[in-house]
Amino acid sequence: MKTDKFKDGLPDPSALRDEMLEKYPTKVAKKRAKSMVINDPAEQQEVQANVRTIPGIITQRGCTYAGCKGVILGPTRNVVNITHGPIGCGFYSWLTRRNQTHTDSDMEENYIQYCFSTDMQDSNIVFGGENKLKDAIREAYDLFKPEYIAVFATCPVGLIGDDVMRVAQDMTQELGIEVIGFACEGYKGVSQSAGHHIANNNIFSQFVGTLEPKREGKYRINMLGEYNIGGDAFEIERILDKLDITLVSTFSGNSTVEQFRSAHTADLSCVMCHRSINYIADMLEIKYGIPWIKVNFIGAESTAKSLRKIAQYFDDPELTAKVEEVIAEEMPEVEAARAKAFAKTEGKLAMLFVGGSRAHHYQDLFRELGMKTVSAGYEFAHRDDYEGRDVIPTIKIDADSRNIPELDIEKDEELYRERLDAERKAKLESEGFFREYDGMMVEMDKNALVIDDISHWESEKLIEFYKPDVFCAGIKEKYIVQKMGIPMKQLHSYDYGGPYAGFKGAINFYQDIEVMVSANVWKMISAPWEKEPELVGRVGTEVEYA
Ligand code: CFM
Repeated sequence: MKTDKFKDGLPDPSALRDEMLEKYPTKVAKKRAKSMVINDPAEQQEVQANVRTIPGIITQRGCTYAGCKGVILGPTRNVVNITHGPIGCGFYSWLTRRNQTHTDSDMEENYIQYCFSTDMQDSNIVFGGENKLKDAIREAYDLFKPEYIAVFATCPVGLIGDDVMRVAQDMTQELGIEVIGFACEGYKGVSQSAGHHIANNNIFSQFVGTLEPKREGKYRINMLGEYNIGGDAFEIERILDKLDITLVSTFSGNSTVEQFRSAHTADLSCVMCHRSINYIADMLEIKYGIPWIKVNFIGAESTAKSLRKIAQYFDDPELTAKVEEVIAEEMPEVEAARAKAFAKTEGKLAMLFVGGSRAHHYQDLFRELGMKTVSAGYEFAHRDDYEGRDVIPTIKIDADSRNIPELDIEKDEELYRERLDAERKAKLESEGFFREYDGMMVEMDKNALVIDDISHWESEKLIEFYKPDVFCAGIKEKYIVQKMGIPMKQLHSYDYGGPYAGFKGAINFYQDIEVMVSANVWKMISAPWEKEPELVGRVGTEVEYA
């Protein structure tokens, strides 16, 4: 037990950082150094992010296709999502995450459980795969008669020049349903992040603003960047229901295309995962006048804070009172669970290397447990997710980001509506109420080590140095971390636990983490390399990577 190991503050990790860099060829070290920052919340520090991964470094990252199909479109239940590519791409983006959905009735469409793929073969690579894609779309249509089919390009499709966008247009004509193409070849950007952007651009231009639902409810919101992992969206919906807040759309956990089409009728957008969705939030504001705020439903305190912020926006005493009532109702159970776990978790150490928002959001839950985050980083976030949105104008646009078109959005004269009177809006604006996200670093302790796009080697060194009580990442890292004797918590799929959002989610998280940090099982196992000699080699050249 090493409770309160760093109670007087985190140690200076400079020597550790040097040791990690020393092993790399000079040019690689120079590049990696820019992505490893010893945090000082009092300073504005720059982290190199959203740049190409160095080949061979063993990254945690995924690809553009994964971001487009797996993350953004995957959770929407009434779209048949067809992967045009080799079967591995479809298989890996199927059942590897825990997107859930609830239909409103047994008659409603739900294709989430299915995996549709064109299963490209060598002959398709040589002779082209467009006909095979058309056949796959026809087959899916004949079987299910869906209203929407989406097709996604993978790397080989782009390399041989199959045009999924044209096929989608042709098939829209032929079948009379909406077939929507996504040119999200895996290599198109430096990570999943490019896929989010491609998906969001197409969803926005193709769907948003095309359906006029009955405008019910006094408080109408969009929830952006919530993907219903492990049932998180169900818990958020439970809370919003109690408050009579109408969820017009969620992008895209537990969603339907009709929700996207109606999103322009909401009066406020709440952004959960800033990284994946800030594009849509901005476009909804420019085109339809819907202001957006950053929220976080991960952590009980953060949930309460987010609800209060929503109430502040609507400025209705009835809602404000109801929010306080619901918080007062939910908190005793949360507090009891927290107090129980706290005895075991206080002073324990956590590390988080996850995606583009969770490495930040989950620090709130660890804080509630009295745990310290000693090191954290994103796989593919941009500088604003580390340093705050104020740095956006200073971010250099490189060839990779230029690859993804920015939509030119203008005010929709017919559908645009001011949501607030000018005076109130100006007042809230001046308080920094809207479009505000300060990023991860300002909330982290001094000397915490922030690392973007961490490599396998770096994770290993971090574990040796800090000996954390829990390491949070994904399935690719899980078993390596466990073999090092450290409890490992997946935060992409929750290891089939969860939900972790909202009040009930916080309780689940406290319980799961208490068990994990109290278990000694991983420390009792000795890894093979501890018993047998290890072969050490070095492969590498002094090649310059752009
Ligand atoms: Fe946003 Fe996400 Fe995440 Fe993400 Fe992802 Fe994800 Fe993630 Mo895995 S959209 S950035 S691309 S919160 S799939 S639901 S868990 S890496 S931290």
